[in-house]
Amino acid sequence: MAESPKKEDIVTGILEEETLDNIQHVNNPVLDVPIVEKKYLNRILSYSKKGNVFIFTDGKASVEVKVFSDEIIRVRLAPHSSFLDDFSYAIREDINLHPTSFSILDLDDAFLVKTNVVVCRVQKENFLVSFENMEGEVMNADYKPMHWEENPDFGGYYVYCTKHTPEDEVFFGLGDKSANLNLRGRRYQNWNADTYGFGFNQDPLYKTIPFYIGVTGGDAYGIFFDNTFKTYFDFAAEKNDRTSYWSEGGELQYYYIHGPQIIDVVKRYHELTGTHDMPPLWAIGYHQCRWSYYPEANVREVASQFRKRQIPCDAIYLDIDYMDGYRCFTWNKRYFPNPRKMISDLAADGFRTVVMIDPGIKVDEDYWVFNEGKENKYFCRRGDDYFMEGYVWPGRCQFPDYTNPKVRQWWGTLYRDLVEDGVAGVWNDMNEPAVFGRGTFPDDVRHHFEGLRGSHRKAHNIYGMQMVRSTYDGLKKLQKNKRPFTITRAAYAGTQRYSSVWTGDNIATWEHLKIGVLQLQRLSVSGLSFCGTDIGGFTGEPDGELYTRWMQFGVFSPFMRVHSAGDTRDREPWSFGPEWEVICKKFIELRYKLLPYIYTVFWRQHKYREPILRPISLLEQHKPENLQREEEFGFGHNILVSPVIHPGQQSKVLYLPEGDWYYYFDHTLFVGGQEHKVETRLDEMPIFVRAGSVIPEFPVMQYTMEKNIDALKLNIYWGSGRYESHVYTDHGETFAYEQSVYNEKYFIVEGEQNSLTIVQHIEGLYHERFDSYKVYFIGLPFDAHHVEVDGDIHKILMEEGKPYIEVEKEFRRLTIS
Ligand code: MIG
Repeated sequence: MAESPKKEDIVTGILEEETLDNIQHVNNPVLDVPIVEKKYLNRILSYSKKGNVFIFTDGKASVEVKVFSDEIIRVRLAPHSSFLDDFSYAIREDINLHPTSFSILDLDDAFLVKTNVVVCRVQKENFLVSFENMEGEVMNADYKPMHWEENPDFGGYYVYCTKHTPEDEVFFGLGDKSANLNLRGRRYQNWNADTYGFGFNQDPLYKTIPFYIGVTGGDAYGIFFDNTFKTYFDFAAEKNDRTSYWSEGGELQYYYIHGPQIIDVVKRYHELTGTHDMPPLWAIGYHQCRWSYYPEANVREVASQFRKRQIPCDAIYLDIDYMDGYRCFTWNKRYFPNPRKMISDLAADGFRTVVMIDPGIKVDEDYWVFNEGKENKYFCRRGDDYFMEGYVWPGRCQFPDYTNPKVRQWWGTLYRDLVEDGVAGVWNDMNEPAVFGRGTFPDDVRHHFEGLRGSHRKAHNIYGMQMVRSTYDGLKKLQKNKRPFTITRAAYAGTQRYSSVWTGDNIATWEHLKIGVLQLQRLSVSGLSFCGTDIGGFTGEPDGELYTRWMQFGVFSPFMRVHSAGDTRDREPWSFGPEWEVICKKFIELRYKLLPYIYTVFWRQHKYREPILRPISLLEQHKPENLQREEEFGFGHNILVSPVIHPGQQSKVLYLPEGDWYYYFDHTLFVGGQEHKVETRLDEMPIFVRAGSVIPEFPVMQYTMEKNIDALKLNIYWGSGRYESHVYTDHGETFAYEQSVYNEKYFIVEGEQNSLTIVQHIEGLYHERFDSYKVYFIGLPFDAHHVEVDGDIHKILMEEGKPYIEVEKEFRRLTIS
């Protein structure tokens, strides 16, 4: 079995005194940049104000402070007082934030830009910037003034920001880093990279999310350094008392996001960068993938095995081998003589087909995609005006410049035939961009960058994001406004507006199962909630136990897909023998039972900006020890899990947040706010339901839309006190929810020693196809003999020892005693 390669640690944390000042030489040995002098800001001479924008200048350089909302303030630096165009790929196009009020105060030694919630202080002497709350407590402060270096190599600046770091401060965020949740003590780099078989702490990886959350003194804030160049973050690694972030170009531009709760920082980060649209319901079912299922007979066989064995599955994937010589938007007619027929047969059996599309377009005069791209000048060029050429799967390739809106528009239309063939979703790979041999494009490749122009230094980290954006927008049009489903490997901040993500080429080891648990939590607090790992590990061979434990974690991965490399043995849920198949089936069925809950969690993400996975640090940041916990996480508000990540593990010590929790499988009650040792049988996993919750449940179906249901199950878990739960439903496929065609139920559950009351309030215009609820009561501390619903007495029925009632779905108030 393959062990993850022990990559030499590039992050030592023991660099020499002040080497941070020359850090690009350490990290980028290719560029022989002469040492240049650092430039700092001087004394503020004057300031000007325009609306919610304040500009301070020392006569040469300027700093802009812009108040976005009561809690979000942006700082920008212009070394020669000319700010770059105010454009960002990360920020929502429809952003509409306003502070309720703001003001500026001119003190002897500083200017204060104030909102109702936060004070941004700019020192007159040296431009030191700090952020304080209304109590005057400093949340985040410059250690040195912002500074820069002219880079003679390309005529831009290296820009730096260094912040004070109190001893207790911990850091979260940064997207897909394969590191411990607390980022402190390490240095990270953002430069999207194809990292097959990456290791623990290997850096950089596929994605660039230059956003972090700091927590100190129990309070949190966020910094979003919106810069697409290669960026670095040093979290008190080189010097224990400071944190720096810097970039090899572009503007020093960052958003300070006030907390003090981590969850509020995350929500506000979503206000800036957006959330996922609702995915089609089928996209949150179980997906089966490998590199590659072909020919057609093989695809059909895998699909039919699922149905024969009655293991639910909603999607099957075609990796690169479905194409003709790896030419995107073509079919290999030998393997797939009649794709339309195959896809429609699969669809009739409840399978959606998802196909891969890469950015590399084969240089081939007989290939329409190449010809169209060539004629219209859609491919990237080098600084010397030659085309950017590189070898990828199809051989010699050229690459569309997705930073050009025209190219995106064109690329979107290329999916037409695939959509007509019935393809339901698209998987964009290799979009770091990855090029065989040289890794990626050379720096001198030129990009359109929405007309602002830039080299690959600037466009590299957003290339993949713009590719999947054009895929998403194209599919949305072609599928006549049905919700598209896309997956991307490379991403920049804000990619959640266009796609789900997976963590790339992981390894079939227990260590990687743990890495996945870390990565998905981290992606979730970094805006990319719709995320998953290759369940089972991409490369290497898992045994039945590892595969099964990973499948269990997969149920609580927002994106649930098994995938593996071409040279691996079979990876279907039945491939490891009957004893593992039974458990995998049980857990995939669990995913389907929980679908209405999971769907609701996606809605809460979309509409209310709540991250899907919630680390313990986010749930209870007031306890310092919680900031180090990594294995337990909330999946939505009402479920908490702790995946089993060691072989042969019989039991596990885990922490439950405050409140009472029911063990999912037998309803044993646990008191939260403390650690518990629980058994970890192979056919179970530590899953807990918050007391007071309403958990909706679907019957097990073989795919999401298989059957209509007559009555929706609601499992009510008794808890002492008052609790709120939500249940969201809609059509599952269109954007009608944007016109309020959805149904969101608010349940207020009040538990007392001898009674339980549920009050329901319904929002939205959607009429569900089911008429009633079957309400199950779990953990009642009394013998129930009386149920009253909106004034009527109802009969209590029993099923498997659980009392339940049937009631009309519009009920307002229900009391059981
Ligand atoms: O160079 O399409 O991460 O999921 O199966 C490898 C083949 C290209 C890398 C992806 C992986 C996919 C594989 N791809």
